Amino acid sequence: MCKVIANLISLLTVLVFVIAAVIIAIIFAPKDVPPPYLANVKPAALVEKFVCKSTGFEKKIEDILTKMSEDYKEKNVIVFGETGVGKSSLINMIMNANVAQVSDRAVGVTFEYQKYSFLNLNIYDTIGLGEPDGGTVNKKKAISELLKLMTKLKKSSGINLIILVMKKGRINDILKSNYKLIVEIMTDFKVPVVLVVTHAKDEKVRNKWIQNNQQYFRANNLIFVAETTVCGTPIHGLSDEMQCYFKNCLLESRFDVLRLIQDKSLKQPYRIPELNFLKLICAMFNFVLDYFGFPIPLWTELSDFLQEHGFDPLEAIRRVNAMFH
Ligand SMILES: Nc1nc2c(ncn2[C@@H]2O[C@H](COP(=O)(O)OP(=O)(O)OP(=O)(O)O)[C@@H](O)[C@H]2O)c(=O)[nH]1
Ligand SMILES: [Mg+2]
Repeated sequence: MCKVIANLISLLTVLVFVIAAVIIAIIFAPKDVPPPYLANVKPAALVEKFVCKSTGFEKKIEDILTKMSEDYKEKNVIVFGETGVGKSSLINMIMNANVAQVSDRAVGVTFEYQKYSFLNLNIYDTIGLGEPDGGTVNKKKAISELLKLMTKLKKSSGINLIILVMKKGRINDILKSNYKLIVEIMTDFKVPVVLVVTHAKDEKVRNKWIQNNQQYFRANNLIFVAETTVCGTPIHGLSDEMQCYFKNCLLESRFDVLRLIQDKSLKQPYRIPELNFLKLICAMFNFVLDYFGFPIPLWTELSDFLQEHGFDPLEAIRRVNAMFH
């Protein structure tokens, strides 16, 4: 009997040892070790996916667009500025569509003024003054387009806002001449002007450059009701973080421009006075000829223009002669 009990105890002891050995083996068993070349690769599920956080401008844009669409009064906005500064790109940004032709060609691409309609806005893409020593064809074209634009604006319900576009950089004579032409000569300081600065993607703090340079604009008699920089065209091939930065910057720029159009436009548009129209055309014509530095033979264009505006041919020629002497 005692022998049986002793055998049972030793059997139990062995069993306990075996169970303990199995448990220890399980606990200390080597885990799956990845081969060295995969040592730093995280399993797909653990790679953090970059999320571009919204800065809330989608909603703000939506709100302002709703406000604009409820405003039944149309607004005429002229986008003006030197050739190639980004006028057409700005219009595409405002409308969030590629409607205006954009190009990085060395010569201007917008050869005729164009009117684009968006909600309650009529936006005029124009040809501003470029380099004074640019090609003669372009000069002629620029002048005749300006004449056409003036006629169109005279017939329109009036002008509510001017957006003057410049590339971030020095205040130069071309900018000053474009300002003088559109603000002083064509609209007699009667229309508010917003400055939009393009090529400002590198700004760490938006609008810092404008703040730092405001005094120089004022010193050059370039007076604006508001200024803003825009981020312009998106760049491809950047890191996720940079893409996200530009996406948000673009949204913020679009919101800023829409808000300025909404807030700064004249409630009652400025109408080009019928009575002084010819005087105004003469002033504009003489200014542009002077800008280009030599008397371009544009007699025909101008006398045709006057005839279109009701002058008989002899009277038109007499007036053109008077303009040059
Ligand atoms: N980096 C950068 N490029 C821009 C910006 N805005 C426009 N561009 C580029 O500048 C070039 C000219 O832009 P446009 O919009 O055609 O300029 P524009 O003033 O309409 O030119 P014209 O019609 O020829 O007078 C294009 O290659 C645009 O992609 C900007 O803010 N930053
Ligand atoms: Mg253009």
